[in-house]
Amino acid sequence: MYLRIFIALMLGTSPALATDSETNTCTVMACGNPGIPGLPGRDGRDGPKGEKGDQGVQVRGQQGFPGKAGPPGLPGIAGPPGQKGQKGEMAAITSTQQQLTALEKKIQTLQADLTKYKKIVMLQQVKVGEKFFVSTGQELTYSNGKRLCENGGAALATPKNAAENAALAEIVKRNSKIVFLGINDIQTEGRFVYVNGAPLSYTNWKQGEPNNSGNKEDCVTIVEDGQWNDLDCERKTLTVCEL
Ligand SMILES: [Ca+2]
Ligand SMILES: [Ca+2]
Repeated sequence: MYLRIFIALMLGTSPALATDSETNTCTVMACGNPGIPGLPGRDGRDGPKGEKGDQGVQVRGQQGFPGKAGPPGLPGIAGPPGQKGQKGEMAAITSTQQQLTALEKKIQTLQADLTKYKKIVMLQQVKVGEKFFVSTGQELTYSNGKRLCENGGAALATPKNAAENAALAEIVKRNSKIVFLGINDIQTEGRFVYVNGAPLSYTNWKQGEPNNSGNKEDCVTIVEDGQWNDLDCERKTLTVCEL
């Protein structure tokens, strides 16, 4: 019997089949364990390539309408303050205009002053040759008038010829005021000299002058007709300087 089982195994037949005829007698076939499964077979060969399928139709839909705007977001946190800006253009323009206005007013004032001084100079100065006789408009004693002229870099009017004398007489006429000349006999009575002590090179004494009236006439004046008269130095006359 063991031989029969071995043969059945070798032939690959079922021991059961091998024992069909002995159903009632073979207890080995009924109680034996199943055999070990065989190894898997080889992979089959690749099948033939299939036909290419139809290309599908793709239809793109139209673009939809834009959606509604969303609610506004919360305000952000305030940033730090920026740097101080430069002065605005309007402020600069206004400042410039104010400066121009101030300058215009100043110029107008200067022009008015200049016009006034021109008139004064025209009325109070006479040119003769290279010499100018200029009235100071002040009535002063001889010494004070002399000082005033010298402080201005000038000297008391001192005509040294007929032309100069006539020019100075013109100022006397305009002002209707006599004028001290830069001549005196303070140092030596009766000997008239210029301020620098030099003897006179030209004179135009009125008849009867100099008379040293009251023994106190040591200065010389020119009157409207251009003639000279000695007079008290402490009298006040219109001070005229020469340049
Ligand atoms: Ca005298
Ligand atoms: Ca006199």
